[in-house]
Order: sequence, then structure tokens, then C-alpha cells
Amino acid sequence: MSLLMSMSMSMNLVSIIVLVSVSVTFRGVNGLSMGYYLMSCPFVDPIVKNTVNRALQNDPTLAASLIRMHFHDCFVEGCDGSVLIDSTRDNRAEKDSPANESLRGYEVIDDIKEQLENQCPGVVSCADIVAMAARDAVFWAGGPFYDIPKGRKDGTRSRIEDTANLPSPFFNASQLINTFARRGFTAQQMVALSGAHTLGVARCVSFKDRLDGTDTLLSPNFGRTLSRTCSNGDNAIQTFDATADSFDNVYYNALSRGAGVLFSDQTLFASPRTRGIVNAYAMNQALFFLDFQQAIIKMGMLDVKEGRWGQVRRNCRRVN
Ligand code: HEM
Ligand SMILES: *[C@@H]1O[C@H](CO)[C@@H](O)[C@H](O)[C@H]1NC(C)=O
Ligand SMILES: CC(=O)N[C@H]1CO[C@H](CO)[C@@H](O)[C@@H]1O
Repeated sequence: MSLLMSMSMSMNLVSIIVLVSVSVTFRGVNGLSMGYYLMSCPFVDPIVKNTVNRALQNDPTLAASLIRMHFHDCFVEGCDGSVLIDSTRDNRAEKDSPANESLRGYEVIDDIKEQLENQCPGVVSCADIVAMAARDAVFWAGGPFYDIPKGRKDGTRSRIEDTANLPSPFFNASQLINTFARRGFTAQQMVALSGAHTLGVARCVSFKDRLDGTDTLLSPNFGRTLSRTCSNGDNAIQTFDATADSFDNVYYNALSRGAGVLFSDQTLFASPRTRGIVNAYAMNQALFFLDFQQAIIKMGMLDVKEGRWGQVRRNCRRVN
């Protein structure tokens, strides 16, 4: 056997072993896998990515919304696309809750779904589309690139009352730690995921209760900034940090100056249980990126529905 041939054979063997061990690892967890659509819809990744990129070129603020959509999907009923379902005469869906009032970007998901239904009908779930769109939005905004396992099935339940499972912006650090611990996250992973607030905005309604002079965590200077925003009404928006369209660690720097927008943001610096993590991320963006990608991949596997426990919706806005 020639040296070249044996070399290429052993290379093939290595790549087979790598492929097998990757899929075994993820099947071991929950039946998701990196190459889930390799045969059934090979162009899924470029289709999602190109559509997300095009949408974000038109409107960079949608990056925040797509990432938040993935969070709201996964924390309510698991990552099953339930956040996308429209209300009907007989059912008030998650979308109708105040928590979802400011979610946007549903049209981007519809656009992706339509293209995928043309290419490979009935194959790619809406839940996977949301997870992939969030991944591509993080990267587009300057954050880390991470690959995600796929194979989530879409759920059939979406009810307004389930959104009570979402953490509140009025929670203190212990409450945030507990809410995330119930879903298997460490305090450090909770702080890393909160770093998604490096993108986007909050409306005055989400923080105006802080402005009555009793919130000792708020720096007086930043309090004046928030008050100015709220002088334009409940729906006036405030960026979470000075670089709202770029995924970076500036959010953590803001917290260390008392310039967190939500009470739940500022409490991460106030609490001795999480302050060290905030400082570490404020000093080391690479560490934040590493922890964030691991935590969001984990978030994307929350209560995933598989096989006959779910469906692949034809239209992301309604069950089949
Ligand atoms: C730690 C608990 C969390 C709380 C209490 C919380 C709460 C909130 C609130 C109240 C807003 C503003 C909504 C508005 O006023 O319209 C918001 C925005 C946002 N949240 Fe969170 N969130 C949390 C965690 C997360 C996580 C884990 C992610 C994603 C991984 C995330 C991503 C976002 C993004 C990107 C925005 C900006 C949305 C936009 O500009 O359209 N949040 N969050
Ligand atoms: C956080 O909030 C809970 C519930 O309101 C309260 O019992 C607890 O004492 C608070 N913890 C801190 C450290 O303020
Ligand atoms: C995008 C969306 O469906 N938003 C809804 C959020 O909830 C409010 C009611 O609280 C609806 O009016 C919005 O249409």
C-alpha cells in the first residue's frame, strides 16, 4: 500500500471517528445532532444565514429581537417554536403576554420558513429556525460563532399564562439565580446569558419603578438619563449599553458603573454572589464569549421535543 493511500485512509478513519463521536455525544443528550439536516435539507444553514444577514442589513436592531425570541421560546414550554404561534379565537398565545409585547422579527422567521418549505417541504422545524437565526444574529452583531445541534420538533401548545415562567426585570440576584437553576444553569451561566443585553433596548415600563428615589443601586447620574427617557412616555426606549448594535462586553462595564438599565441587570453587580463574574466579563471579553456560547447552546436544548412528541409546522404561526 502506498504511503499516500494509507495516509488518506487513516485521515478518513479519523474524520469518521470525529463525526461519530460528535453525533453520539449529542444523541446521548437528547437526540439532537449537528448534521441533522445533512441529507434531508443540506442548504439549511446558508439559507438561514443569508436571510438573517439581509434582514439585519436593513434593520440592525432586529439582531436583539431574534436572540430574545430564542430565549423566550426556550424558557416557556422548551425550545419548540411556541413563541411564534398566533392567537386564535379560542386561544390566547404566548405572543399576547406583556413580556412579548416588544418582540419583533417574526417576519424574518416566516421568510426563512417559506424558503425552506420550497427546498425541502415539511423537514425543518420552526424551533430549529429560531435557534439558528439567533446564532447567526449573535455572529452578525460581532459576537462569537457557535454551531448548534438540530432536530427540535415544534410544539402544539402556546398559552399566555405559561409566560409567567419568564424571569422578571424586578427580580434580585437570588431570584434570578433560582429561576435559572431550576432549568439547570449555574449562576455564572445566568450572568453570561444576561450579557445578551449587550444588544438592544428596554422600554420605560420595564424600569420606571426604579426612578422614585428608593433604588440605591442606581447611580444618580444614570438615574437622570433614565428619567429623561421616561419623560417621553412608557414606550420610550433606552439602550442597554452605549453600543446597542454590537455584541461586546460593554454591558458589564456599564453595570460596574451603576449604569444598568433594568433592576435585574444592576443586581448582578450589587450581589456578592455574582459581582465577581460581572467584573471578570468586564475585563475579559474572550471569557464572556466563551461562556456565552456554551450557555446559549445549553439553553437551546431546554425541554426539546423529539420524534412523535412534536411536529414540523408548515406555517410557524399555527399548529398543523
Ligand atoms: C436574566 C433574566 C432576564 C430578564 C429579567 C430579562 C428582561 C428583559 C426585559 C424587561 C427587556 C426589555 C423588554 C422591553 O422593555 O420591551 C429585555 C430585553 C432583551 N432581552 Fe432580556 N431578560 C433576561 C435575560 C435574557 C436572556 C437570557 C436573553 C438572551 C439570551 C435576553 C435577551 C434580550 C435582548 C436581546 C433584549 C433586547 C430586545 C430588543 O432590543 O428588541 N434576555 N429583557
Ligand atoms: C430577593 O427577593 C426575595 C423575594 O422578594 C427576598 O425574599 C430576598 O430577601 C431578596 N434577597 C436579597 C438579597 O435582597
Ligand atoms: C408581536 C405581537 O404579537 N405582540 C403582541 C404582544 O401582546 C400584546 C398584548 O399584550 C398584543 O397587542 C401584541 O400584538
